Amino acid sequence: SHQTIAVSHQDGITRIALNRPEVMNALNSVMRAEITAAFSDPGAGCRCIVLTGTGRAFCSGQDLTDARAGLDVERILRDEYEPMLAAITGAPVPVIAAVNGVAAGAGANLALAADVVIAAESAVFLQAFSRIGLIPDAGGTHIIPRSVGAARAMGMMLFAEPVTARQAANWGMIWETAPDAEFEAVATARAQTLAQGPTRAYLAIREALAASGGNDMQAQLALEARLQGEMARTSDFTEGVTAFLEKRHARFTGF
Ligand code: T3D
Repeated sequence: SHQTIAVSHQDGITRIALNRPEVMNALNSVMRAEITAAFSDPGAGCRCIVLTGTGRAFCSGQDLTDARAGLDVERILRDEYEPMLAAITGAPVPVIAAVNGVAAGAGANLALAADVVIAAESAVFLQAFSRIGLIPDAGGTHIIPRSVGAARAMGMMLFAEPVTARQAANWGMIWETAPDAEFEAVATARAQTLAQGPTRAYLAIREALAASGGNDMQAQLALEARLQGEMARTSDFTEGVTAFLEKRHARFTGF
């Protein structure tokens, strides 16, 4: 039913694979709409989304054959990229980007919008934009300086050189790397962990961290208190404490 992505469901994990391998999974209008819809409604029983790429690339960013046609870039960013980024950062369950290969341009920043980024050791992150006379978009100028600091963000964006997966992990831009041969297994294990975890706490953690950049300590303490008050009323909190006291693993339901 999808033209540009492949979606599958297993064990509470919804896997969304960008699926235009002949152009390194470049983003076009249809793909943006399909990604937005898939993240907004990942299906009943879904407790974790994995975003990955089909073939040797993760995503090569904006489809430059469309860009050449002289589209209204500002409108495309507002009407298509913004909702896509909002769907990912506001997804109803935690999101893992499993970066299987090159992530370039908006494709890099799409990956970085996930809650957790895991990259194969052969993958690279490329802020390609300045090579074609553009600035990083799709949230890159917000996310990247916060993870790696101003100097590395600036260098990455001005020089538009590939940043290896290991460098990305060393710099704190992503969570971890895995050898190519183990990459799928590592990403799946991480997804299973999140899919069996306290979903509401995960979402509240995301909310608190997202708000932290714009809050002072006092406002952040107030937010933590409000969110923790909500968490303390969840079944997963009751189960977590009970399991601890009974010296067994918790069986979280996501409620
Ligand atoms: O315009 C707007 O709406 C504004 C929004 C902008 C957001 C952006 O993302 S701008 C940045 C766009 N992306 C890029 O500039 C990256 C372009 N691609 C590359 O630099 C390289 O292809 C890669 C580093 C990603 C991979 O290099 P490599 O050597 O492994 O593969 P390749 O041979 O370059 O690519 C394989 C094929 O995919 C090739 O087609 P062919 O020759 O086999 O027919 C290539 O043209 C195609 N391809 C790769 N990236 C794109 C693409 N086709 C269309 N759009 C692409 N972005």
